[in-house]
Amino acid sequence: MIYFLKPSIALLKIMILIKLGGSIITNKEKPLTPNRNSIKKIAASLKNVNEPLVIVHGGGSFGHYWSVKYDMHTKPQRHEAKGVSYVKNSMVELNSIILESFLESGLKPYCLPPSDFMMGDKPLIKKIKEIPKIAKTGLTPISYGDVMWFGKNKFYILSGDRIMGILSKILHPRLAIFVTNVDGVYSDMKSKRLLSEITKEKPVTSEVSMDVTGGMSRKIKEAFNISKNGTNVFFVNGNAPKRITNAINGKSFEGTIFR
Ligand code: IP8
Repeated sequence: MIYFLKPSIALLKIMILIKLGGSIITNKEKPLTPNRNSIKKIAASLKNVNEPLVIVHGGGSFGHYWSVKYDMHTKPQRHEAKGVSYVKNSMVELNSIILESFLESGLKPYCLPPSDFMMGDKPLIKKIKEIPKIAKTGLTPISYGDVMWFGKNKFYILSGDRIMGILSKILHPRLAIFVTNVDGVYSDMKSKRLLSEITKEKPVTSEVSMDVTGGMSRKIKEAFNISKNGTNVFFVNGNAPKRITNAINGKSFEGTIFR
């Protein structure tokens, strides 16, 4: 599918927001196992992008492994301190694997923990508005889903998908791209018919997921809201990283677009 952006809008919007899902950057079947090969290939193809990028990544077999073990969810609750430590440490570890791989590929990653721009569950608008400025210097800010202090001795899981929604609402990126290990959004899991386009008029039924943060259904919800605010949203398969750059360059594109 070929798509075009209105030139006036394309000129105003200068940043691309990309979520690297846990399914593509980790081996979800094996606890605490990064998918170094995928990370490397994706980083190599992002090196060819000449626009400021902001990256968010998910938890996969790192954060989700521990959050399931310690029964931690997106709802703020009191939690065993050990569980909070395990989730947080595992996300820092995954993040540093990604930072290193990006650096090796010639990108200039800039670690951006969500606690840098969130207070409890509230976005710090001034801090968020700094992010594209950092990206314009040639650095690539990389944030991630994490366990967050909520206040009143409670913690909650902030998903990378939610971060995509929060950042998009404030920053209005030119595009938001969700990279997973499937080709896009399917009409249902039985027939696996790929939906190439989703609009308000064409609703979609979401699949069931084992992720504590809601997996594909949360992504679809966030994607809907992001596209309602005027940003086109793509779902692409990260096993074919060219699809990410094709989406960015407006070339023949394979995946699902929300508009
Ligand atoms: O993979 C959740 O981020 P997600 C991260 O984007 C944790 O849902 C800590 C489980």
